[in-house]
Amino acid sequence: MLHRRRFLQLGSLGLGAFSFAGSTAGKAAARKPIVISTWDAGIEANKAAWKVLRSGGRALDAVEQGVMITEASQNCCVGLGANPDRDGYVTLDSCIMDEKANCGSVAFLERIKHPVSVARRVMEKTPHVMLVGSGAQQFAIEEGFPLEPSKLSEEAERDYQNWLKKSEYKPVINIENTKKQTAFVPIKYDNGEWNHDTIGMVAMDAAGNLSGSCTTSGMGFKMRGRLGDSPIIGAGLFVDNEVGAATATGQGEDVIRICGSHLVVELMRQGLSPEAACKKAVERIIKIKGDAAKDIQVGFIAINKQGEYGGYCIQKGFNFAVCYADDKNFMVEGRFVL
Ligand code: SD4
Repeated sequence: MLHRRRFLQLGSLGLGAFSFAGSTAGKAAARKPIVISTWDAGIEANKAAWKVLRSGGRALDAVEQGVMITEASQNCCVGLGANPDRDGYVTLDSCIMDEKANCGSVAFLERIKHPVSVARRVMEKTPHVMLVGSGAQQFAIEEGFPLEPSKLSEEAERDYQNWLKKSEYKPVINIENTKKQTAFVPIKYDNGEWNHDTIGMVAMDAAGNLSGSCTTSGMGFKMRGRLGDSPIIGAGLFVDNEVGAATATGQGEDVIRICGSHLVVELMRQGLSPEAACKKAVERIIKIKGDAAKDIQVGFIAINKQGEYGGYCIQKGFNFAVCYADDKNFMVEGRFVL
């Protein structure tokens, strides 16, 4: 069930030479700045994050601006262009966390283009961590975020109509029994690809501070009101500035079950590398799920304070994008397929 890893070089070493405040070329130190994010969409998102990082900006700004690219793009599983819930509404979940353990989150948010930015406002402007549903939307509007039309994108409308045709449209009750759950079936397309694309991003800036973000429309054609791991601090995302940061993608119910991202960070605290920590968390899910693990996908990615990074997943096909400055201050950009 666990698969080999490939590194696909997107940019070549030395192509993006740059310098920034506080960095000493050639010095054996932590690999930084660094940003990693989930799935193919992470490649473009990393570019936006990198603009912030390479000019000495904060990891917090990088992880917000990075995933905003994905939120604004046509993507099955992030932002307003994403697939709706089974009642036909796009509902968005997002969270953000900085180096001081400040965190903010929104969930079940409708008609707002950038949930990650609303999550950041929750963090910075309220005494709370999480706002949901109409309350989150009201807060967003008060903060000046425009209320977008509720119309589905063309692609989402087409996918939804197709889904309605095939689906028996039964309520999802028992998530252990994935195959009998019509609402969960579309996670895997007929061509074998997984209907997941949530973007989780973690970064360390030139000052050595860590932050992370995570944003999604959740599971396509989900039960109305369903939340996954992505807006939940500790599940979809966790940052500890002494240790590292981790984020998750895939079947949120199973990430929540093990407090996945928090677990990965705690395993790194015990001395495991990012990859080994992600692997242990994945193994814990596999152990809990038993045979049912073959029907789900969960992937974790993580970085530590040394700028080491890694990821691990249940099923073949997960990938993540990486961008960092090497010890000579050259930019290295690539993608891992797991
Ligand atoms: C969720 N974890 O809502 C999200 C979905 C996801 O790639 O990651 N998709 O459960």
